[in-house]
Amino acid sequence: ESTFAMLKPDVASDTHTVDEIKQRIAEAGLSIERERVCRLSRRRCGKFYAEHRTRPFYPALLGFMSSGPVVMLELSGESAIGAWRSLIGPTSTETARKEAPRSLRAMYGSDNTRNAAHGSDSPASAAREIRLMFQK
Ligand code: YYY
Ligand code: MG
Repeated sequence: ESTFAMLKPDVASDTHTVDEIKQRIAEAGLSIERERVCRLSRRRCGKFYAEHRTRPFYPALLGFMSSGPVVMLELSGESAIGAWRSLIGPTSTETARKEAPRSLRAMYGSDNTRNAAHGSDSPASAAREIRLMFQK
């Protein structure tokens, strides 16, 4: 199975943190098939998060996601979608710290928006996000 992972601007420019996260990816039995570092335009973030366009946090989310470089990864492995979602932990940093203290969002996130990492939530989203984010 393949999934789309993204290390967000709060962690992506810290090489030490990126290396630690890659170590966790390897320990989870996942392989990095493709990797791309880039800075996303607000427009591209808007497309990526289109399902959330009516939510109150949407403008702040686009502002954050376009504020600095991101590391985009295609991961593969047994049940990769669920394995990566469980490695990153709950969306909210506070919940992650209570319920999954070893998760990436607990360890590296700061709040509901600056939460360190993204992971596709289904096979359909994984296919869409890989196509959208690895296109030229
Ligand atoms: O899939 P996941 O990233 O765990 O959460 P979603 O509910 O899909 O929200 C996507 C993204 O939006 C989240 O990672 C941060 C941001 N966000 C936010 O800024 N404030 C919220 N209250 C909820 C989500
Ligand atoms: Mg989501």
